[in-house]
Amino acid sequence: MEQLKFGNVFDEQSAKEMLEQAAPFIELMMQYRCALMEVETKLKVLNEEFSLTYDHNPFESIKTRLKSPAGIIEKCRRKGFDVTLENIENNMFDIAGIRVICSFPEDIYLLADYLIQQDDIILINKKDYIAKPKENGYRSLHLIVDVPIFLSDEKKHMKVEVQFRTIAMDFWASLEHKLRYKKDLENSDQIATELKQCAEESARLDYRMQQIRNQIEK
Ligand code: 0O2
Repeated sequence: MEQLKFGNVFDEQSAKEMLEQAAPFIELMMQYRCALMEVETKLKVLNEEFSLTYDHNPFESIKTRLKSPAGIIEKCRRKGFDVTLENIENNMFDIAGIRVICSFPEDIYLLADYLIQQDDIILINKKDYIAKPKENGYRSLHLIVDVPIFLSDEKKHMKVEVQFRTIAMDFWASLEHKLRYKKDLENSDQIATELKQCAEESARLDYRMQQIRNQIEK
């Protein structure tokens, strides 16, 4: 077997074993990608319909992501279970993630309700960090949904995490995310306090803008 030029060099047997072990994981990731496509399409269909019926798009953008293998292993360890396909499927519901960015808070609930009303979607869990923000000020609506995917020889139920946020909530979360990964900040308490105030101000702004929109559309 021709040897790899970079990185680790494997003999033929261990390379074969490694590929055999990786194949089921690669297949599972493919299935999560399919689940992402299903849910993304459902949301895009709702967006299309709304833009025609109500003359505005309920969401501004939509992003999908698969958790990286390193992220999956780190989370398995943090939660205290062995890294097996079974454990990943049964215990980790954010391998497939969708983030939906809306302009107005009302549209978040509208979209989320229409999504979970669909008869092939099962709501597994809902965390409403908008109605009840986290201590640090984080706001978003998180849903874990079960969606079927239709493969050539089976129908499989997959879990997808959908996070709904306004543009302002997303702006805030990106800045706060930076704080979380900066370990040695001297003034981190002061920054956390300021961030919390910003979250409250931007929530007020979200609702004022929504009231204005509602008055315009009345
Ligand atoms: P990434 O890279 O975005 O995927 P768990 O999922 O079990 O670790 P928990 O509390 O059950 O944690 O999940 P929860 O509350 O539903 O939040 C999970 C995701 O929401 C996070 O994913 C973030 O994307 C986002 N999130 C939650 N809280 C915060 C917060 O305080 N600040 C910011 N910026 N984002 C938050 P990951 O896996 O952490 O990261």
